[in-house]
Amino acid sequence: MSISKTASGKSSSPSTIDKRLQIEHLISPTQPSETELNAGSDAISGLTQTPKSLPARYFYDDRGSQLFEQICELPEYYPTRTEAAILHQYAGEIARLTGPCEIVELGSGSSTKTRILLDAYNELGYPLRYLPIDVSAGILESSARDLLAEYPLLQIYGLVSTYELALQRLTPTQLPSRMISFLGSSLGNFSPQECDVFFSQITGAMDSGEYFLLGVDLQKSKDVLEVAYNDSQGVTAAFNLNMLHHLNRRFEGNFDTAQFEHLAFYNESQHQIEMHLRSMRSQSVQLRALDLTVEFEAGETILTEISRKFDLNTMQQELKSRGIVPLQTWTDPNHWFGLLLCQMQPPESTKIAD
Ligand code: AVI
Repeated sequence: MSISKTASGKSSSPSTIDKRLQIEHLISPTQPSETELNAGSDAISGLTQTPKSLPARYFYDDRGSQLFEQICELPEYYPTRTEAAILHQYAGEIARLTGPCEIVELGSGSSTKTRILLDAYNELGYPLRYLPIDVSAGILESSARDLLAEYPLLQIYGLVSTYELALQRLTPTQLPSRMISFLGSSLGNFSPQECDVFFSQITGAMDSGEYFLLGVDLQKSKDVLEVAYNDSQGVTAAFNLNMLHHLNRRFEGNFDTAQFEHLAFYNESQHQIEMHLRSMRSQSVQLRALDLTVEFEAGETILTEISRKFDLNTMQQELKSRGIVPLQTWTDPNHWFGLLLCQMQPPESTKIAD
């Protein structure tokens, strides 16, 4: 039998790990999400409109997820590192402010930043209960097993799910409170309308007094931003172009990736990085499974992602107006990234008049 060493030097056998792990599949190949059932129709509508666009979710096949992990390590891509440094510095304060609580993570991926929070709750002797939510069953299960081997007192209840479904299905926690974390500035990839819907889902899922931990990338100089999305090793370009490989595989397409180039720039008036794929010549592309032929002019672009950069004060106001009250915010010395710990306020009707 193989025994895993834990961070504390104790050992966790596979059987104790199994007892502390529960994973529920709200989506699966046989039970696809609404988004999967509509797969392709969003690509058709994006590629037939002017200007052309594609949903950013097509970045994340296996190769795309690997490339994103590489992006997070790039010297030019400051957000991951900066957010991790803020978490390292303030995780203890976060744990003291929330008290014992279940940590729910939206888009948990490899759960790297979760360890910083778990360490802080562990140090205070709080019970450790983690609820990762991710659409990838493989990543969710392997990171959950790694975490359980490292933290012998941790209980994990994972959901293979989209955010939307998982937020509808959250059941009351066994711990005194709960904290939903949404890190990495993934919020920046939502349009203002999508943000609106997301915040309504959050408020619908949370009880009053529960916590919301949000990481957001902040507005800063165009130079710093444009370099972060145009790295010198070309990893971001490969990540962007990989979307075309993904579409080729999924929809029997014939995109020639050598005939498209990566383009990323900061749109200052919208406060957002825009990533595009630019057609280097006039060309025609078929996606046979979608029965679609797309014509490109030389220089024509497809918008593949927006990455919005926020103002911390405006974000605080916005959250507060939705009843998600910021308790404390933290940034790094450059004010490049912001972390907000918020608490759900009681519904109007239950507030005691003062
Ligand atoms: C996942 N998301 C927060 C990243 C971002 O910075 O908007 C995705 C990314 N795109 C290019 N580089 C990183």
